Amino acid sequence: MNQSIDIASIRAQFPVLNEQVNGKPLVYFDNAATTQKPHSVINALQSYYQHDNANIHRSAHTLAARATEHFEATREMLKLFINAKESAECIFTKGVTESINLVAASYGKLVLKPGDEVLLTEMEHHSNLVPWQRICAETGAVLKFIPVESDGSIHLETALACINSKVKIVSMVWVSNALGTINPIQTIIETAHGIGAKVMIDAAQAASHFKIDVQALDCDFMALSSHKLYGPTGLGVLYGKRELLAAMPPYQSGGEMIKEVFLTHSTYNELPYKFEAGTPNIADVIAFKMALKFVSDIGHDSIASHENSLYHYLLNAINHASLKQLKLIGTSSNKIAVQSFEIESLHHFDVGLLLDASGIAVRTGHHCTQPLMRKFGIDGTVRASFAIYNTTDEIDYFIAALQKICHRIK
Ligand code: C6P
Repeated sequence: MNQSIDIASIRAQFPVLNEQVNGKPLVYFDNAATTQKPHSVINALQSYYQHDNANIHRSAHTLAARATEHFEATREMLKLFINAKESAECIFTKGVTESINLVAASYGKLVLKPGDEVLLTEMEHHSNLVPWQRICAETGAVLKFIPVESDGSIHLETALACINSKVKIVSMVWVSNALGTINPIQTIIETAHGIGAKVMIDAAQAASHFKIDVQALDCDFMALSSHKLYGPTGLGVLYGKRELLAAMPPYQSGGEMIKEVFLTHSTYNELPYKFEAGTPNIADVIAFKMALKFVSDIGHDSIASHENSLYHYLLNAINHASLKQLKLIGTSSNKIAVQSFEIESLHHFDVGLLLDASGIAVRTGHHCTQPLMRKFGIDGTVRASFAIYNTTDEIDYFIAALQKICHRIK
């Protein structure tokens, strides 16, 4: 276990971890769905509404200036967080879903022609699949898929072989939400660029685990969600290279995204505002800065090291408990701390309810990856996913609860 970070003091920053659920202390293992929020984020939200509430980029008064300053400070911090060249390459959206829809609708529509290929993997979240299905149907482009192997990984050679001269866009998940698999995005980005394709990375699950450097990766677009990074819900980021964003048409239209409006036509604002139509999610953007600070202060290496230790502890504990009815789904050697599983003859939803009775929160279902579930011949899994505040004691308690459940079906 990582000695350099004090997990007890980190836990103390998360008020929800003191909740009792069904008379038991909450064990929150649903972090891939959304992480809990530290006091600093909650306080920043409250402070904005108590002291600074005003619309941004519009008015001359003091509150508007303060709100604008705090809002843009988050963008500056984000630029550093992902190492973008400039903050104008960081666009605030509702989340990964909206970021990908924006790229598909704007960039996809701009470049895709009949017969072009859009390359995804078979493990995409629906939000990196359905927008491309729709834009391909509209443009006559064709969707292609890098296959997923039985352990939940993709073979690099197979992936690279899918990148041919017809491919115009590769859009793929860095880390699978359902399986935890880490994909070899760096080599895929390099190979795609070799044939002139652009690459969009879904970093929803990766952002809290890896230090992101969009310039080193050289990805063309990247999508993040604040709520999976200890920040507020309903807020995300689209990173895009300036030259691509500048050439793309606006996604939504209205206030903020315009420069001049005439009755018959309009000109558009500069980046990033061209893609931020309407009043944005001001309070959550301001509070998101505290989430980025929380992650940066601990450091990605420490977070990854703690979560990896927890993950290996879990796998050992499962082996030692000889839970014969439990089948792991997603067993690649290159994973983050996310584990899906099934329990023989029990529906995943029922397992979730039984765990909830012990105060343990896990996700059950298809995890918005129905094609992936179909590939494994199942309709869903139980998924445990760890964050920085989880502990080995919680894993011991989880294993004991699983033992009881397995015992019931003997
Ligand atoms: N996955 C999960 O329980 P939004 O909802 O826009 O913030 O993120 C969508 C999304 C896109 N890609 C990946 C890899 C994701 O994990 C998610 C969200 C949650 O796995 C909710 S379905």
